[in-house]
Amino acid sequence: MEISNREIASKLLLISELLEITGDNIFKIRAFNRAADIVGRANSNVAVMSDDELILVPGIGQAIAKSVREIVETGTCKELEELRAKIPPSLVELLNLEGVGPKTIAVLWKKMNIQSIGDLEKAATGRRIRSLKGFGEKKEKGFLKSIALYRAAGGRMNRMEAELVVKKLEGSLTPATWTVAGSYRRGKSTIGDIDIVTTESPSVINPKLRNNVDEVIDEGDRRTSVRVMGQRVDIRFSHERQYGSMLIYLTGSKEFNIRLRETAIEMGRKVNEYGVEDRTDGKLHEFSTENDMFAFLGLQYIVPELRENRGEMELAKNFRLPLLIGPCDIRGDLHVHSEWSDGSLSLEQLACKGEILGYEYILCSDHSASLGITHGLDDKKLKQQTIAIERVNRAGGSCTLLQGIEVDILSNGSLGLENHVLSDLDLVIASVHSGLKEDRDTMTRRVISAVENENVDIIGHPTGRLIGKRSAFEIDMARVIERARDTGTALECNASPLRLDLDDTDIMNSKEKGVSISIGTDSHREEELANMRYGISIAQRGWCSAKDILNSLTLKEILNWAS
Ligand code: DGT
Ligand code: CA
Ligand code: CA
Ligand code: ZN
Repeated sequence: MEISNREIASKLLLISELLEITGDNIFKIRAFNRAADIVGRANSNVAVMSDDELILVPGIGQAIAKSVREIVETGTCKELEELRAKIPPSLVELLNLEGVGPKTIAVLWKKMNIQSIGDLEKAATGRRIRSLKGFGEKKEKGFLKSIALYRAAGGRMNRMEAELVVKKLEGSLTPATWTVAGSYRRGKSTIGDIDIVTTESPSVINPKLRNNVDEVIDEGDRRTSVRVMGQRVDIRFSHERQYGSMLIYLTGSKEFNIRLRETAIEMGRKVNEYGVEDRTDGKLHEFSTENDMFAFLGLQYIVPELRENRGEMELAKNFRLPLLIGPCDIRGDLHVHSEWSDGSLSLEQLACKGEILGYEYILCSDHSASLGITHGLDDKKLKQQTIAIERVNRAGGSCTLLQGIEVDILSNGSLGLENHVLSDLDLVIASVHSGLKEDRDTMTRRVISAVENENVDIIGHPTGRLIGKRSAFEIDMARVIERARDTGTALECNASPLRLDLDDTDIMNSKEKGVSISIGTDSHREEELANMRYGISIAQRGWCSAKDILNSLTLKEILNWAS
């Protein structure tokens, strides 16, 4: 498999960060930083470019091209390895902490010999950092909070990381003989470890795994645990005739399994991972598919996304489970950035990609111009964009571009653009991007003033969380949901695997109150348009049907809804 632009970019970024930590030349730092940005946004695959093509890319000179070539071929490069050798390995992990950049790390390392997260924690707890020039008490407390957050994520993977781990394992498994179970299959926004069920025999799989993984934690005939890309994977071996029950058991959730066992007991039966036992004669009924086992227990089939013991069992008993939103119901993407702000796709490319995805519409929602946002659009730029969008639409493809904006909710609750500008647009998303540290009441009031603006149609990523990096800001979601219902404002299910915001429970609460959910990928690059699938899983986990999802409306209906 070819290395992606994103992976190359992250290596280049790491080089620039390590250069900064080691105190290298500022021009060199900037050059690698800029190259990372360029590669990350490039539309064509950098890995397949020839050396001559690479050097022609603005911002990539001889030296960086050489590093890129080495990264493509070996996964790393001399520059990076030499830098790594200059610093303690544990120092790099500090870069994962929110609010801790290379500059900070350089000072902490050189002035206080802080070499790891543990060192930083000790120093901050011992109130030793506040004495450093430029590092008051506030910073010290901030470090402790970032460390707590990093630990709380507990190494849980986001969906994208989990998919990379699964991809790595594909080579050791025979197609069509295995399924990823656990939280991964239930579509959760974060995944603790990967659970796999396979009907292949351990004597075939185990030797392959030994050659293919970083570490074998435990090897056996019933299960094998390994570590891949630093993550734990449990592989469970199952007879083909018991595959259905094993899959149900390992898909969970644990609470669902417990509820299923109780339900079976009420029928005089006992459930385990091998099947269903009759309690009178002890006979074991086996099932090769999940469907067969649910049917045997007199239950409607429950999709994995619903298996959380939130009332699904009662409904399944009566065959009254809701018909959930699915990929075929989605008629468009309601949050996409173009090259007019910080995205990489042109308007033509967006319309064309939308057509390939079978969409009726894509909402082009670039950032508004305001403090701290680079390349944001102002009134004048928006008017130019209107003309450009009309031109693309006149070309007559099957996917219409809607013009929107992702307008900033400012710290006083007002919006980054005037109302008369917003009212000309098809749909308006309002999002908080700055001042995230205010108290709960302030944050709630800020968001609610956007909800109450009659030009705002959708609240973007309503809690502001970045999975594993930044927790949700303080907000009273119940109050926001109530006002959204009163004003007919939709709340976003941001489908980026780094956000998944709102998450399942808030979506369930919104849906119950009759608030529409808008699924948008927040794409800045072509490949991110495919993130829609993560948003759909989250909406399913929030019990949403097509009628609850804004982008299941037709083009005509959605324009009607917005007006
Ligand atoms: P994770 O990995 O933390 O994201 O969450 P899961 O749901 O993948 O949990 P995991 O990996 O600990 O276990 C996989 C499945 O195995 C789980 O979904 C249900 C089943 N399971 C685990 N522990 C228990 C248990 O104590 N009782 C029952 N009934 N099932 C369990
Ligand atoms: Ca798991
Ligand atoms: Ca597990
Ligand atoms: Zn945003």
